[in-house]
Amino acid sequence: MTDTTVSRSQGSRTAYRTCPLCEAGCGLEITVNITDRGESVGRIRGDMDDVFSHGFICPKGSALKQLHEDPDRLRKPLVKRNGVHVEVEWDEAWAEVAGRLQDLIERHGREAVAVYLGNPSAHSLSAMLYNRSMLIGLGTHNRFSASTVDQLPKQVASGYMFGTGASVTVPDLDRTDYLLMLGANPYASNGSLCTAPDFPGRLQAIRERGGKVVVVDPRRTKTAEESDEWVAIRPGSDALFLMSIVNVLFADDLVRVPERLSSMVDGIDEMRVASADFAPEVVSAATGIEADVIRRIAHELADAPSAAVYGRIGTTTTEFGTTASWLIDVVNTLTGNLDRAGGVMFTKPALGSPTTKGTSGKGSGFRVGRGGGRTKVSGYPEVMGEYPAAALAEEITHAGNDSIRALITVAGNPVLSTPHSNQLDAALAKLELMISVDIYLNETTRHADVILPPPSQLQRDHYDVFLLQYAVRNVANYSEAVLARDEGQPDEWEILAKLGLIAAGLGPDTDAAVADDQGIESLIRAAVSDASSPVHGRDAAEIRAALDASGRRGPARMLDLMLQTGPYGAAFGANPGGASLDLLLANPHGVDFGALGERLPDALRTRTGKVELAPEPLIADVARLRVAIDELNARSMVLVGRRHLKSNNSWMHNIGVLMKGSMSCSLQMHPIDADRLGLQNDALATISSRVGSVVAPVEITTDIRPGVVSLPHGWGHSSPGTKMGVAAARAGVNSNILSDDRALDPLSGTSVLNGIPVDIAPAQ
Ligand SMILES: Nc1nc2c(c(=O)[nH]1)N[C@H]1C(S)=C(S)[C@@H](COP(=O)(O)OP(=O)(O)OC[C@H]3O[C@@H](n4cnc5c(=O)[nH]c(N)nc54)[C@H](O)[C@@H]3O)O[C@H]1N2
Ligand SMILES: Nc1nc2c(c(=O)[nH]1)N[C@H]1C(S)=C(S)[C@@H](COP(=O)(O)OP(=O)(O)OC[C@H]3O[C@@H](n4cnc5c(=O)[nH]c(N)nc54)[C@H](O)[C@@H]3O)O[C@H]1N2
Ligand code: SF4
Ligand SMILES: [Mo]
Repeated sequence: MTDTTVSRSQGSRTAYRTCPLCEAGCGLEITVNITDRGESVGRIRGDMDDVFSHGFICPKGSALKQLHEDPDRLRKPLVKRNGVHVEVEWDEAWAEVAGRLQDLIERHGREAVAVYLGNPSAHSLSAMLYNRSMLIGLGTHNRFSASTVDQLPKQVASGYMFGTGASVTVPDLDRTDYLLMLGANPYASNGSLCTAPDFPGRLQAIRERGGKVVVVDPRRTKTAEESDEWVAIRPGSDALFLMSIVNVLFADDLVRVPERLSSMVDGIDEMRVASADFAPEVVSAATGIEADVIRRIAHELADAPSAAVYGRIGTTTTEFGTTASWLIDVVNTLTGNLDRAGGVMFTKPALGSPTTKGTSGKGSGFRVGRGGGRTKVSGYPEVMGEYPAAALAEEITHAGNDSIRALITVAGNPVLSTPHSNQLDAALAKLELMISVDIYLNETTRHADVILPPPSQLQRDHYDVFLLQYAVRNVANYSEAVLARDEGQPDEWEILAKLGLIAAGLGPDTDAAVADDQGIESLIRAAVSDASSPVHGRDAAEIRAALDASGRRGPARMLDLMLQTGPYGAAFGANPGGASLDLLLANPHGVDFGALGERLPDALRTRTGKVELAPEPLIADVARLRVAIDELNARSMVLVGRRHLKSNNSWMHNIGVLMKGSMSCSLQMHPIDADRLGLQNDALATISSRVGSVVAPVEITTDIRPGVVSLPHGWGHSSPGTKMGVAAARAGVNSNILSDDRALDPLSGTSVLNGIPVDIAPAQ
């Protein structure tokens, strides 16, 4: 620990650390008690001096202490012997991994190994920087992740419109006068693809400064309650609603693309044509929204001094996830709110991103199905280097000689988090080999032959590589590990890098440092040869020497390189005072590079160098949207999800302090539906879909649209062979037993997790 981040007093010291649990990235102030027996976590509070979060914290942040201390959290590798997981030393675990992985690759080839990367890997500095080493070593195209049960549609839409899958706009929360928010509940989630600590406070500020917040959600969430208007949309119909807004913008002459942007935007006329059939009266029944309301919202968006449309999980995890994501930015563009303060903007992250690298304003554009990549059974195309999580089970069980025979999971719990869970659960049991990098023995990792646990969140350093790319301010914050690692415990990056080296054939005794050195070399080479880099043309050896002189290795060294060569970078002496790891270490509360600024045309990476408002793959798919009107009208009961502030997807249910209180895995239902079905509060209901059924207690509430029921995901902790005592005591049911592996957004391969047709009956 350096003195800059830690101040010592008798028996305790204070450390600062960004919370890695959700996308808000709150700064934490952590008291560490020092005794003869070592160090332990005292209290965790919000860091009042954090440049971004200013002291905001939620209950999960302070539970990092309990997570660290959880006796069920794995501290030693587990190897399955005769069907039972036993603790082993690291050497034994690595020998097992090397022997079995090598053997499997020799017998079946590299494509027989699949990888599933879960959500916490997007919150882990190690995983963000070293999953790549692992993937290079493995050399398989069979990559899956939580992206296809989450945000991929937004990335695909952004790719087509702006040129890269990372070109995602964020609503300029702190300056907007009008926010239209669809399918997001930041009072529970604290925001997503919009990194904004104290999202609720920022929403309140919009109203306090005279602005308006409109929430579109089939449930009256806390976010809806705290807004100016709740629009109770029918699940799965956001794309229709948005297309109708586009229709009104043209019909009522409200299109206002400002002069600065008009020469940069292609496809305005195509959008007039594409939206022509979607007048408010046409979509009103299917969306459940009065035509007048649609028309009024279109006018409000156009008339507001500034306005932003923002959508999340409720818009992406539907049959029209990519379409809805696209139309959100079409509306933003047509109302003149693209790339302007108070509208939606592109972050300029300190590490750089695909929008800051290469040629300014132009690029190679975005495509799917690259290299002809398709899944073997259903033929789903590659999207951003991966395949739909929904296809994982069938690729294990039904791809014949091309079957997946081994799986490596990193920070993922697909058995609870991805569709048709029972099918995946059964498929995992058929694998010849499974290796998990994970901190728990849970519903997924119970199938693993070897589990390799990384150190706890507080024993690792941190920088939000991914999430700071979508922050509402340009900020950077690095945290050193708060506590030392346990004896013999490798860091998470070492586990990942070593897995890659072993897969490449280097054997169990290989040193992760080899991959680390290869990684840094390739990053340096890329930087000195990138014309847009501040170190372009410099000597690679000089840069390597400067980095190594600090004595840093691993993520810290890589991060230093990325910061120094990023948009604010110190550039190894060329820009004194610029961004570097030293700068961040000297500023433990973070560095604020300011509010978002205009970034067009520079941020574009489309082939044409234009904003593509009407990309061909999306226009070609509009016919499907027309057909959906009748389909939506024909549906009776549909299921949606929900999140709770004290829960985190599937994996924080073993923390006792969070499990106390009212949080429950209940089926929310409107009284009209409960009456019709003869269900009382707390009565058990059977919920059935095409692929499965579950039983859950009913919670009757008027805060949900009639015809819609809601069950949270991430529950169902009753599998044998797991080790999560607290979670098992309040197991709940797994809502993804109901989600259909065949129901996908065809443009991104993302699963339909909201708007699932279900039948409901009193449980027998
Ligand atoms: N029905 C329905 N399903 C959903 C959703 C929904 O809204 N509705 N949401 C979807 C979304 S948005 C997401 S992101 C996915 C999440 O899906 P996943 O990423 O597959 O699942 P998580 O529940 O996040 O599980 C995280 C796993 O990582 C482990 N873990 C935690 N921290 C670490 C760490 O630091 N390192 C390592 N190596 N392991 C760690 C945990 O023990 C757990 O096994 O779920 C999706 N599933
Ligand atoms: N406490 C907590 N925080 C989290 C997580 C967590 O599990 N718990 N997960 C994290 C992750 S991985 C993610 S991706 C983010 C997600 O962040 P959010 O997207 O804000 O997540 P949710 O709270 O699930 O909000 C989704 C909302 O969409 C609504 N909805 C469902 N179907 C539809 C529809 O068809 N149309 C519309 N308009 N709305 C619909 C639901 O009722 C719900 O209120 O949260 C992150 N933060
Ligand atoms: S809001 Fe998210 S980042 Fe902030 S303390 Fe809670 S879990 Fe951590
Ligand atoms: Mo997510």
